[in-house]
Amino acid sequence: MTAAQALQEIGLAEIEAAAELSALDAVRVKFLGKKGLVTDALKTLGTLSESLRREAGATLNATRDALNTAIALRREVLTEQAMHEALNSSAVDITLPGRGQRAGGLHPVTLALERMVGIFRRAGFEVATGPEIENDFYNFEALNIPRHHPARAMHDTFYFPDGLLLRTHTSPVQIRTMLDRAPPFRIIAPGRVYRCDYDQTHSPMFHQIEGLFIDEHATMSDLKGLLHEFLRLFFEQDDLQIRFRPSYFPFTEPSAEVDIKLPSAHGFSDWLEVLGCGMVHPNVLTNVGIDPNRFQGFAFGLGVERMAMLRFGVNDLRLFYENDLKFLRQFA
Ligand code: 2U9
Repeated sequence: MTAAQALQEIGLAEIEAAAELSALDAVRVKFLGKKGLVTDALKTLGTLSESLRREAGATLNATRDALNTAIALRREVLTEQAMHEALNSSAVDITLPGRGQRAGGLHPVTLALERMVGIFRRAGFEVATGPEIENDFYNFEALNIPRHHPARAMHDTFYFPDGLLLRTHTSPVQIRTMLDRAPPFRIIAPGRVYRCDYDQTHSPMFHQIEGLFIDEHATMSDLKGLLHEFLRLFFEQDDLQIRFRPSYFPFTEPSAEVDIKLPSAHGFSDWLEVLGCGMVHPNVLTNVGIDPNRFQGFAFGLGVERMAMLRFGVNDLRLFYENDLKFLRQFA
């Protein structure tokens, strides 16, 4: 066996033994690279006599060609093998069941708000809306809230530098509606309102629903009957006990706060304040050009978050604004 043939035997064996593409390339470099064994041998041909050179050259060339061919074949096998391995390791089992897609749900504040709006709609009220950025007239002046009233202070109301403000209640909606149209009125104004306040039961932004009923015959007992029925339906308790406590608001006279008796977590019942109301103050009617000797009416206001807390048993208002899915999914 010539040296060239021995080189070929060893080369072929190493090519066959290469288990991956990088190992195969190392074999190629070892035999056929610039400083490879076969290349080196070819370089020494010049030192031989012509007859020896021809014979040795032919066998070395044959060795080089045989190794090249074997490497090409082995590369094909290893490439295919690598592709199969890659496909197997990243395989997706399309017969597995999916993870499922959970349907979203309405926010508890939205649920409570829609529930309340639904009840008042069925009682014949229509929904009115208005801007959240208001001016002093619609938010305070027209509502008979005096200049020195604490609600007007910087630490209770968010003011813009130009004197505009974020509405502190939805009452400006009713003022705008009364200036726009003629009585009678039977409207509710749901929406966001803003106050400088933040703790376990107060948020700088919260939701209110206010109602306004104006005609020639509206009385305080109409107000009591409507609110009692509303609260019975909202809390789903036919025998719900309520009580009216005298109160004071600049925009109603007389004014009252309404309490309900709800079974508390500890088993016994507690009186809980749920809303404010009263007969619309004659000054408010005059401010919007309605004759208080011919028309009268009642108004009421309630906080949506507070109602949602009572209805759903939520003890911290801030839970409504944290977007914690573990909390929100309970209402889906
Ligand atoms: C007009 C005339 C009168 C709306 C009213 C209340 C009583 C009331 C509070 C409940 C909890 C606000 O969200 S809260 O903090 N509201 O107690 N609101 S009477 O009276 C009006 C409204 C508009 C033209």
